[in-house]
Amino acid sequence: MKTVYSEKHKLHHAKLELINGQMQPAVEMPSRAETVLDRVKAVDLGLVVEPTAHGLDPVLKVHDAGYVDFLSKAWDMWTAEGRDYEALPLVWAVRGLRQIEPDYIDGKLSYYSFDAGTPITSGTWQAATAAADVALTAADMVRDGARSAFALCRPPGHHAAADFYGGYCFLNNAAIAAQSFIDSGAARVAILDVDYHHGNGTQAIFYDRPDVFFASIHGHPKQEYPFFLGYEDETGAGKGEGCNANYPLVWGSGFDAWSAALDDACKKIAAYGPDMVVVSLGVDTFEKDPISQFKLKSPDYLKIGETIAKLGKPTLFVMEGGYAVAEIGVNAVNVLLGFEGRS
Ligand code: SP5
Ligand code: ZN
Repeated sequence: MKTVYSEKHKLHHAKLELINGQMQPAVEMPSRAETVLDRVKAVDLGLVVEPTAHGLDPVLKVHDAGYVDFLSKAWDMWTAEGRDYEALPLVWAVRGLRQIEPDYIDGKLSYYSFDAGTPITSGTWQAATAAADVALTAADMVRDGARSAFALCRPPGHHAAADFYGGYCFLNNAAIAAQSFIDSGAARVAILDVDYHHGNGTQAIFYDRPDVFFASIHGHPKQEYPFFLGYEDETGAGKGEGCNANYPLVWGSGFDAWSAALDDACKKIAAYGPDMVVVSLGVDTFEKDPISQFKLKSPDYLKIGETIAKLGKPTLFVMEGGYAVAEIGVNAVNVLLGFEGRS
């Protein structure tokens, strides 16, 4: 399969992130994408191509205009206050507080975010829009008849909702790609999110819609980030009732429990009957991931790809998380090799 990749991801390079109460070297770093690209080349997965510019229209089909405008200006507003370091929010509009967008940059960062672990840097906007173009270009390949394509997106996207960022995510690349399938004539799209963390942004974007099915296997919200979404009883709302499936698993889960959840998710997706499948491909389920608590091993990722291939649908893979940088290439590309029957 072809891989779509843009060097512009390097423009988003946070030095520090707030984690476990301390500012520490950011785990979401440019070498993640470089390592995956190296592995794509080493196994000769297929051509690596640059994205084509799709503009903001397909982004605005998923994200609110006010949010997109904020993201495009946030760094300039931040540095206009004399700050030459990365931007983080400090306060959120929780229960009982007013949901009114402030004018001042510190208030805007709070209004449009849900965590303090996602720094905005000088090149964040350029990298995030390039990642959306990567996803849209790979989606075009699948729409035009390819059996599969790999969008090597960075920064990732699945925690970003219509109007907020967080979890290292700014624009929801997988959601933007899924929406582009719908807008070019697909009746139904399924998104399978295998990242260790719940894809709260993607779920929220499509929660009341019958044309996009969302399934996610992830750390249990009682224990794991992002904590406030991802329970099993979240099955969709209104016309989207029945089009959302969550598989929360406890810390320490290995491939037995994980693959049972995958089998069930694939059964539901097959019954839904999508025209295309979008895979939010995070490999932070790996046993050596520095911020995660599942126990998957490198060969397990081949089996994940094989299982997804059995759906028999045109499939777009969109890179999400995975922070064991030394193994991220092998693990992510193993899913793609398994899908192609090259395991
Ligand atoms: C795309 C993606 O994978 N985003 C993940 C964002 C996670 N951010 C919060 C991490 C909190 C980690 N707690 C770690 C405890 C490790 N000792
Ligand atoms: Zn993750």
